[in-house]
Amino acid sequence: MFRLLIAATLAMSMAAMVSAVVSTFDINDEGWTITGDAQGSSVLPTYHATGGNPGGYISATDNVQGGVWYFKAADAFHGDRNASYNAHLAFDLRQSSLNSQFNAVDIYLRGAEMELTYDTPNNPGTTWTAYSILLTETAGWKLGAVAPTQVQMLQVLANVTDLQIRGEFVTGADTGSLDNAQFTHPHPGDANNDGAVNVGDLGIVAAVWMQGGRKYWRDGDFTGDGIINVGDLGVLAFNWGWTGSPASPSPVPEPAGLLLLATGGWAALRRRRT
Ligand SMILES: [Ca+2]
Ligand SMILES: [Ca+2]
Ligand SMILES: [Ca+2]
Ligand SMILES: [Ca+2]
Repeated sequence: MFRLLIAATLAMSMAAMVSAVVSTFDINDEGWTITGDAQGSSVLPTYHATGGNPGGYISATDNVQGGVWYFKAADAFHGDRNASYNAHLAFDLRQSSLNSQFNAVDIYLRGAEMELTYDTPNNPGTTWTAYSILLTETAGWKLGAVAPTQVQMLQVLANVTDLQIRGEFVTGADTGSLDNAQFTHPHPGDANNDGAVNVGDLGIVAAVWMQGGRKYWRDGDFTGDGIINVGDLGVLAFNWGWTGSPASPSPVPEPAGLLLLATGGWAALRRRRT
């Protein structure tokens, strides 16, 4: 029992490396920048301490010089996000006007020398509008003109190098705002993301135990090191019997508050460890 506890503790500290990443902008712009024709010649967004959903948020104002501007994610969103496969990229957007709307790529997600794009079904309103985009190969992501394969989706998520979210939707002057950007992920130990850590997840881990080849969260790699070993078993043991809400594979936008609630417990755990 003592040895199991040591393993679990070690594993949990390692698991923190692949925890959910969230920007609530409640203190500053958290390292996000703007790319494209906005903010004059600056790449920095405008920071607002209040008026977000809730708390702080960032915005940018179009230069109206052609092109489309985007919110560019901070470094914290880069690297290994494979834990978010079958979970979500979520964010809240708001625009200043619903006049002269145009369509364009809404999200760029780059990694492993591939560029995935996503076209959301609706532009944001003039009040905060929540988006929750499922991170699977069947969710509507495009690699060129076609959906990525599962392998390609996993490869991109395993080494994210760029994430951009569209901020302008009006042909002509406008201001776009962003809050609560995040990669969600399943509960630690929940390999199959069904809202329970149980024998189903143990079976998944057992099936690929100590095998070669890059492994992902869906294989039971909860520690994010690409292999399945005692560290992952420790995470499984530590969370054994947990039940709750899966990081739901639903393309329907969820209320931002619900997402915060779902990730709040994990964020609290992170805070204790840093
Ligand atoms: Ca906020
Ligand atoms: Ca514009
Ligand atoms: Ca499970
Ligand atoms: Ca591992």
